[in-house]
Amino acid sequence: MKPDSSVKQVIIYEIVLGIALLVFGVYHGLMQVLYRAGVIKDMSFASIEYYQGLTLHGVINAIVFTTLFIVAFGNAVFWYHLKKPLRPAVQWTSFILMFVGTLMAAWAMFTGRANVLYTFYPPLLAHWTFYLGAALFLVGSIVPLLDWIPNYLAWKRENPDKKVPLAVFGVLVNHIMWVIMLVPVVIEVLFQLLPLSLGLVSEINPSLARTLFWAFGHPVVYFWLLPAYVMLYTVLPKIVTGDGKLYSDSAARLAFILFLIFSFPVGLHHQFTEPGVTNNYKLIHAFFTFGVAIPSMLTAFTVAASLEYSIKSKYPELKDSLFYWWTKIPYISLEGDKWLVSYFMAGLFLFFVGGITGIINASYNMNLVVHNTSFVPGHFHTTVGGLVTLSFLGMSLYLVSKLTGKEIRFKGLAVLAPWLWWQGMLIFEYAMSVAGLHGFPRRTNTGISYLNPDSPLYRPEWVGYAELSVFAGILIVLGFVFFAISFFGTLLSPKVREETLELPSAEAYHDEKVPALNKILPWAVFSSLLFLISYIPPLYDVTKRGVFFDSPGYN
Ligand code: HAS
Ligand code: CU
Repeated sequence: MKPDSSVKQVIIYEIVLGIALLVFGVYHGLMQVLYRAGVIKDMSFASIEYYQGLTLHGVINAIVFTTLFIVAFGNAVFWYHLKKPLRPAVQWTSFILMFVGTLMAAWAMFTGRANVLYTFYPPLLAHWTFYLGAALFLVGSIVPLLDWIPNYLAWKRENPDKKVPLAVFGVLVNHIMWVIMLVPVVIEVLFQLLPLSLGLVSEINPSLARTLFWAFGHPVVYFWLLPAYVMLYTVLPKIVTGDGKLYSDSAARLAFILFLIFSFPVGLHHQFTEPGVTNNYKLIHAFFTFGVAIPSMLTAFTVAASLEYSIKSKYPELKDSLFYWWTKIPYISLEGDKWLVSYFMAGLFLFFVGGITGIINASYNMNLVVHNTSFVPGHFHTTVGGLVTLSFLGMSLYLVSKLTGKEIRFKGLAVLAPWLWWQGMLIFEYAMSVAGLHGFPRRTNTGISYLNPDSPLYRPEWVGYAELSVFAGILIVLGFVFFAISFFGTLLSPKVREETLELPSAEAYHDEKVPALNKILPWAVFSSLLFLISYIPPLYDVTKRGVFFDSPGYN
């Protein structure tokens, strides 16, 4: 399919802006391990303060890069699968809003006016440009729905007997979740943080702010995850053998709907230690959290079954093999599109660990052991920093090469990159988790305190783990450098063929029609109600002493 040139340009800009910013994000990740191990024994390095760098690391990697890619990927999916044009006016509006928002927030962060981390917990206070920039960015990210929803409805009218393509279904469910989860954080920004930062009010209620934040902050992790799942269901089975199949289409749709339902009534698992909320509701949110792990377990089985089916179709002699067929997956291959398999497989191996550590976090009483320790960053570097980032990087390179009509350059580096990243993250996760169980704190410049022999706080038992995480950090950065050489090399190379928009897309082996699994609206309504009900009691708890006042902000 030949893409419309203006919309194509927007998709490329969204991807390239995200990856270019990620260069800074990854740099500040490296700085983190260096600070924390005491290699840098200071509160700042190269004119960037410790918490300023940590803010840049979190905001760029987890919010800006992810969202830009998700919008670009969603555009590509809708365009390719529904074969309906996207409107340049909508797409440019979306991109410009996100771009201006990014510039505003970047200015605040780079000039040290927003050292508030990506969770921006009050009473920590940033310059108003940070919040307004974030708001513009978020609004820009939902604008593409103005193209997607009409195209989806038109396609359904024209194809009343068909199921909407699975990738479109997943992307749309995800963006509807995005709109729902933005409600609490927009309330927090508009009615608490912006007025406080502009001096319109003198105090706000931090417990309320944290509760509103996590009502967004948990579902957002599935906003990052679901595009990766869309790729695991539609792209991976296809490219693993060239003509592989997804094992079950209904299982995939069921997983997306379960995410739509269970992603919201769970945010209190980030606030188990919050004194203002009673235990009953925390426990209820803990149970729902186990519920939201189910669609991921379903995904693990569906993906494994798809891989097994596809490999065994290609190698019939392996039909009785229990485990040996795993060795036939092209983990490192330069043939055709198979290089992309490495990104997904490395990501899946990491996510296996991320799932286990997530369940540990969610287990109410066990959370008390790991909360606010390095165990938690260990967990999320194998989820958002693992499967999510790797599949986004791989797909970015894939899309840019197709959309610009350029051959992938330095393909060997592109194939090795995810494996270096995987190895680094695995070591990092081990070091951070084990240290976390020994109490090693997160969000702390341990290099000048606990790991500094001259400090009265010195804790020698953490030193080895922090040093191991430096080694891991170097491997990860090397992986990213390999990727970046290939990505920018491809971008800067001359065009060698027609520009196309193509997405590998596997047919389903079991392809039943289950009407309930092809609807979105009723599930979205049900989900919003469950969200509301699950949050009325905790919101009541945190506003008992007043909605608006409690604490002045500080910079
Ligand atoms: Fe989490 C904290 C619980 C998933 C991200 N999480 C975080 C934070 C982030 C994050 C960023 O309950 C830190 C926030 C902060 O700054 O404070 N998380 C969970 C649970 C899940 C989970 C139960 N998290 C994610 C995902 C993320 C993410 C996904 C990003 C994309 N998380 C928590 C909790 C906390 C938390 C607490 C708060 C901790 C605290 O105290 O602060 C579940 O959704 C996980 C389910 C996953 C599975 C795994 C399925 C396995 C698959 C791979 C199959 C592999 C194959 C290949 C087939 C059940 C799909 C073969 C492989 C072989 C090895 C054979
Ligand atoms: Cu969570």
